[in-house]
Amino acid sequence: MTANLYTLFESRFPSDRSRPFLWVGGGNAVSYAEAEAESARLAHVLAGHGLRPGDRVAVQVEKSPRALFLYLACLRAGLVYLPLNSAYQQGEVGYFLDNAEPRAVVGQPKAMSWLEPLALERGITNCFSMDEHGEGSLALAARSAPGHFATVERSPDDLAAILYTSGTTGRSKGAMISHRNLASNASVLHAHWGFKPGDVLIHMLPLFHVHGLFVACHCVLMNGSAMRFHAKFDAARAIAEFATSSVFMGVPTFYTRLLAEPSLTPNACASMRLFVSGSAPLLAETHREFSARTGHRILERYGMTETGMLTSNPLEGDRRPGTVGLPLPGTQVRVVDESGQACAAGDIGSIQVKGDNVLSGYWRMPEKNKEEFTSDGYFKTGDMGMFSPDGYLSIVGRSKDLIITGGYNVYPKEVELVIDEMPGVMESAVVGVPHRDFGEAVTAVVVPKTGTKLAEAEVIAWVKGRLANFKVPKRAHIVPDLPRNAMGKVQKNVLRDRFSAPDH
Ligand code: MLC
Ligand code: AMP
Repeated sequence: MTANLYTLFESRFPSDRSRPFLWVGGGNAVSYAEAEAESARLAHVLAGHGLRPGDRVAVQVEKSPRALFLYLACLRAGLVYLPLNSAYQQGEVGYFLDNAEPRAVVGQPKAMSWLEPLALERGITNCFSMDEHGEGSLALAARSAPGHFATVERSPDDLAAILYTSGTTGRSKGAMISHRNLASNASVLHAHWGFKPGDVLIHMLPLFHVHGLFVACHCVLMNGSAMRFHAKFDAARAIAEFATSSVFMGVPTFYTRLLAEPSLTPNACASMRLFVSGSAPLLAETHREFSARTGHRILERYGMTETGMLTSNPLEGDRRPGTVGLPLPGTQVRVVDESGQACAAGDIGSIQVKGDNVLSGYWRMPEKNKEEFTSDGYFKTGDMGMFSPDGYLSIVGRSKDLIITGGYNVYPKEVELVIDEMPGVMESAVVGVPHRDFGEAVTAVVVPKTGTKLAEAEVIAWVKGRLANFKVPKRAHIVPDLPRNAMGKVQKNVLRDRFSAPDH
């Protein structure tokens, strides 16, 4: 039997394909029949341009129903889907094209002036456009294609997607995600979170990362039910839709923004059955406040691009604020000390994981695979945590130098490399400081070259022109030197403390 993930989804679609899959805009329904037909047409276009199973398709588009159907089309044609954050700029995208060597690129019409030459320089001749309504050259080509497509057979270890995650060296790594990885996590989450007929999920997350695509969309596809599909997060709109929905998923910033809305009341949430949070730490205080305001206890879960979801607070039972719950069925999670020995409950160590959901490795980086896996096959998450005596995991920090801002990951090294290239800069350090809205804020500390004057606004503008907007420092502090320890290493904790103070 084929292990193509799309075939699994298809087996769960409602028998009446006229049932809604997406509710968009002012309440227009897109049916399962339309999703099947449009994904078939897009698959025909890609296959018709000579793309063969295993070829990569890089996609940097705004969220729209057709963007989601393009993902399904890639699965159906056996292509490897490579989603890119729509905020990435030219330099960032160039690296992904070099590394992944896709056979086709789909981008926003406004980006075509640089994306097309970038692709052509690399010999990628299949370049399509897709705007925020899903229109563009790809949609145009699909118009005359047949609405049926024979989904290509795949084996469990064949790749379904490559998702890039930045690295501590500033160099992004492509996590190779197989059909098995996605199918196992989708099945587990669908069962674990008690999805049932008639559930309606409000979808306000981006489609180019694990949370919005693999967690939220896969649960709905496995359930054959509908989602209210929005281009982006809007707190007031979400609250207005709670009355006719049942499940909501978001990053912690979504929850703090919901709490800021006076319309968030127990009455507004009366028909909701589940609120899920993840991608960044949810403050226990936010959990408690949400529960007091709405009567709902947020279910916090923990995962990674490389591994899918790993742990979850229970659907039935104690959802404990400040913890990410228990290992999901089929996932082995351990906390180990520096010598690799399992830590006792209550002791802090490194979190390592194993299971069908865990990636097989990084694209064309065999040396990273050696570093990131243990000899007995566990993946090193780079997160630090501890288990309670009854098995709840708490994340207490990260061994990787990573900032999570509004649910997006920023590796300081990447931002430091860009700042260090600025004329007049001697060196820089980038740290995350607590932020009310985004959880953490990217903050730069910059040392000018002797005799050079630098202004904060210039540093910020320099990064803005070169990196995705969420990586741009919210503040850039100009200092005469950086604090260093006896080994000469920059003391980021000192900078974090200094620039977290309220007067900064
Ligand atoms: C936007 N901005 C951010 C930001 N998002 N700054 C820091 N961090 C962020 N996350 C900045 C923009 O650069 C812009 O700055 C200004 O905020 C307004 O931009 P916007 O687009 O209007 O922002 P908004 O729509 O309010 O977006 C905020 C947000 C969004 C929180 C809704 O970032 C979001 O949807 N985050 C979800 C990320 C996510 O899906 N993560 C899952 C990863 S998967 P300026 O200066 O230009 O005005 C994963 C695995 C797992 O981690 O476990 O799930
Ligand atoms: P990403 O690479 O975008 O998939 O981000 C994965 C990282 O997000 C993890 O390694 C954690 O550091 C963090 N993360 C995800 N969920 C949670 C959570 N519930 N609490 C704390 N950190 C989380």
